[in-house]
Formats: sequence, structure tokens, C-alpha cells
Amino acid sequence: MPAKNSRLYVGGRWLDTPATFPVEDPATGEPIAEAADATPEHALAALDAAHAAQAELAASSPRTRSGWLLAAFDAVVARTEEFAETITRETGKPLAQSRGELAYGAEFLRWFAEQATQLHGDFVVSPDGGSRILTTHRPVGPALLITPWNFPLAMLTRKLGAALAAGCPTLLKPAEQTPLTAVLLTEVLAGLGLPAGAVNLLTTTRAPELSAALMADDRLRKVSFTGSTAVGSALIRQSAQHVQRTSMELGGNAPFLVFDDADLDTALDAAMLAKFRNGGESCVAANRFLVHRSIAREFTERFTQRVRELVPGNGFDPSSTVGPLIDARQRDKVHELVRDAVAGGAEAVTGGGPVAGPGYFFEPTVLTGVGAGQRVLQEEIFGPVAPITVFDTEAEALELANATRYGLVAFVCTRDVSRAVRVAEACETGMVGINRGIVSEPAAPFGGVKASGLGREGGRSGIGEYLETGYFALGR
Ligand code: TXE
Repeated sequence: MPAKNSRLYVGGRWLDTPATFPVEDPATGEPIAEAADATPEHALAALDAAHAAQAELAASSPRTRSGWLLAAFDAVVARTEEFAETITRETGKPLAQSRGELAYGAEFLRWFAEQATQLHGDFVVSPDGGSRILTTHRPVGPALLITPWNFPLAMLTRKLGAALAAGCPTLLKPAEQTPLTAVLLTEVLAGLGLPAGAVNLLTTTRAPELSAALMADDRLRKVSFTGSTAVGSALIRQSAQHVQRTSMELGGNAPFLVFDDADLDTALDAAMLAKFRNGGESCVAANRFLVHRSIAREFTERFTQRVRELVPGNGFDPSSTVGPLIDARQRDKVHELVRDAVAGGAEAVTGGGPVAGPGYFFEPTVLTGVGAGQRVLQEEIFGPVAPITVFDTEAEALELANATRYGLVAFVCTRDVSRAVRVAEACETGMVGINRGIVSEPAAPFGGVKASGLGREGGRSGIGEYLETGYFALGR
């Protein structure tokens, strides 16, 4: 695939910038394209355009917004291979997983197309019978959508679909590692006849400056962010000045609990998916495996065998099952966590270090004997590393599962339905996967509690993140 240089998209026009930045192929470390490097001035021009588009979007009919999103869904799906290749090019993930991301990401456009026409309010008679309350919805206003590099298409469509369905103009700020998928999506959207300013694209290396400039302007009404908890907290603080709405999908530290009555084949399939899909670079990746002592040996042996069969390699090679980490910084972070665990007495029963050669590959790794306080159990690993800890009782398993500041997802493997319900309810997380390794889908209200975030993306509540609820009070 030829390298493709990128431009900004502001107010319905493509813009070149004097400054550009290189986009790297993480499988080789080689540059593959130059992306436009937006300045705060570009960002404010995009906000002008979004603000100008607000009235037209707010006045558009639900059917019109639904039509745009359905057209976007069709156009994205029609270009599946181009999207999948672009995703693999800039993230390194195996092509089959990029196609999977495309299918998943596109579904948010279709889901929110349907949601746009399903907005209902309430009609309430006050308890004393003296008034009638009719609830209303209106779009929050221009929304800044800041996305990470691990799912460069799906993280955008999950936000964009909801924002456009609600009638909010958008400013897309993709991660600097993965601007090219965002450019391709914007090209698709640019051909659909949306009002100029409804979608603006700001690729940049200057995310902190751009978002600070935008949030200092009270015409920006919403920030939806997916990324690290540190940046999410900083954005929440910045949003205080103009009381802008925020949605935050932040880090995770998912426990994966395997009880002694679990079906081990099911648990192993779920474990492989929960840990190694996307090379572990996912906020819903299993971060800690908690296994009942009576099955720990068998689980560990069979899991380790499956992990040894994984093939790290270039995503364009059909035999590869695990891609590289996104950049040297992420690879070094994962390596540091593994080194720290091993120094603290853990054993790497397979893997344990970077793969020699070009690119940012890390060996699929299983760690046993990890002490409770170690960093690898406290921090989000974001890589193909699976620490296994043994427990004796359900109460101990739950205590370990909840001993984290994060609360995005937990996984529970058991054949006992009562236990599944009991444990799922006791997990301090937004989501629980029961006998499965994946929880994300457009119909589900994705999101976390504690330091994992605020708000929900997808499901019936996803669109509400972009709507203000009001009411008309009628006397009689
Ligand atoms: O995230 P950042 P990084 C976690 C994961 C990973 C760690 C660091 O543990 O190892 O975070 O990754 C933009 N104002 N997750 O450094 O910096 C940035 O340009 C406004 C979990 O890549 O949070 C990018 O678009 N924006 C996660 C986005 O924020 C800022 C996904 C994410 O980058 C900004 C990614 C600022 N001050 C990482 N600083 C998940 N929840 O899935 C950065 N950005």
C-alpha cells in the first residue's frame, strides 16, 4: 500500500499545514507517511466551523441524521480492505483483527443511526396534579472527541456515531500514532453531504495545547476522551472552567477469575481472547488472572501451551497472531513491568522480553508467583503479558479482584449460575464477562467505575452523553 500523506479537515475543506509529522509502522519502526500537524489556531478555526454548524444540525430531523450514519456505515463497510490495511499499517495488528475492528467499529454507525430515531421523553403529571411536565432533548453542542491508537477506527465511530445522532458537531482528535485511519474515515464522511463543520479532523502532535485552547473557549460544550487516567483527570479539571460535559473511558486492570467448577476449555478460550486480542493493547484486556488453587496447575500448563503457540509478527503476514506494541515507549513500559515482577520473585514461564529484530514486538508472556503488591498487578499492562495468581476462597478472589483503583471490566469463569451472579454483582466494575473473553458491542453501555471513567458509550444510554435533557412545564 502506498504511503499516503494527510491533511486536516476544517469547515468542510481539506487543509495542508506547514508542519507535518511522521507516522511509523510499528512492525518495522520505519516511517510510512507524513500527517498534518495542527496548531491551536487550526483547532479554533475548527471550533468556529462546528459552532456555525450547530443550528443546522440541531434543526435536522432524526431521519436525516440517521440517513447520514447509515450512509457512513455502508461506505465504511464498502471500503473494508482499505480500512483494514490502513489500521494494520499504523498499528501493526494482524489483518484479520483489523477487519474485526472494522466490523465492530462500523456497527456503531448503524447502531446510532437507529438510536437517532428512537429518542423518547417523558410526560409527567405532578403529584398534586397541578402541572404537566414534558421532557425534551437537545444536542449538547460542539464536541471534542479525543481517541487513542489501539482501535483507531472503533474508538472514533463509537463517539462520532453518538455525537452525530444527537446532532452535535464534532472535532476529531485521533492519537498521533494513528492519524491515517481517522483521515480515511473523514474522507468517507466528507462525501456524505453533511453540513460543513459537522465533522472536523485535527491530527496533531500538540494534543495538550490544542485541547487546552479548545476547552478555554466556552463554545466547546463536550469532551469525550478515551485514553490514560492521568490525561482524563487533567481534562476533567480543565472542563471545570466552562462546566463542559465530559465522558471518560480510561484505564483498566481487569481481573479474570477462574473458579474450580469452571469449564476449562471455555475458560482457556476466553482467557486467550481477553488477554491477547489486540496484543493486550486494550482497556478491557485481562490484566490479572486469579485462578483457584485446585485447578491452577492445569490451567497454567494449558494456558502456557496456548500462549507458546501464538506467533508475533507483521500483521500483513497471515501466520501472525500477535502484532507489535504501538511504539518503543509502550514496549519499554511493558518490559519494565515484567522486569519488576521477576525481580520481585515472579517467574516468566514463557516469554519475558522484547522480540529481537525490528519493530516493537514483545514476547507473549505468562508470569507465575506474582506477589500481591507488585506493579504488574496494580498498573495497566497494555501488552501481551499474563500474570497468574492463585486463590483459595471466593471471598479471597473477590478481595483480590477489587484491590485496584480501576473498575472497567471483570471476567468470571464458573458453571455455577448462583456464583456467577453473586461474583458479578460483587465486582466493582462497569462490566462483567461471564464465561467469555469479550464484552464490547454496540448494543451494550460500555464504560467503567472508579478511576476507569465516567459515562457510557453505546447501548441505549450512549446517545445521552451528547444530549441535554430539559422540560416544558405546563400549567392547567
Ligand atoms: O495515552 P494518552 P498514551 C493507557 C495505557 C497506555 C497508557 C499511555 O495504559 O499504556 O494509557 O498511553 C491524547 N490533553 N491507555 O500515552 O496520553 C493523545 O494525543 C488532551 C488506555 O498513548 O492518554 C491521544 O489522542 N489530549 C486507553 C489520547 O490522548 C491528550 C487507550 C490518548 O493518549 C493529552 C490508550 C492532553 N494533555 C492508552 N495528552 C484506553 N482506555 O483504552 C495526550 N492526549
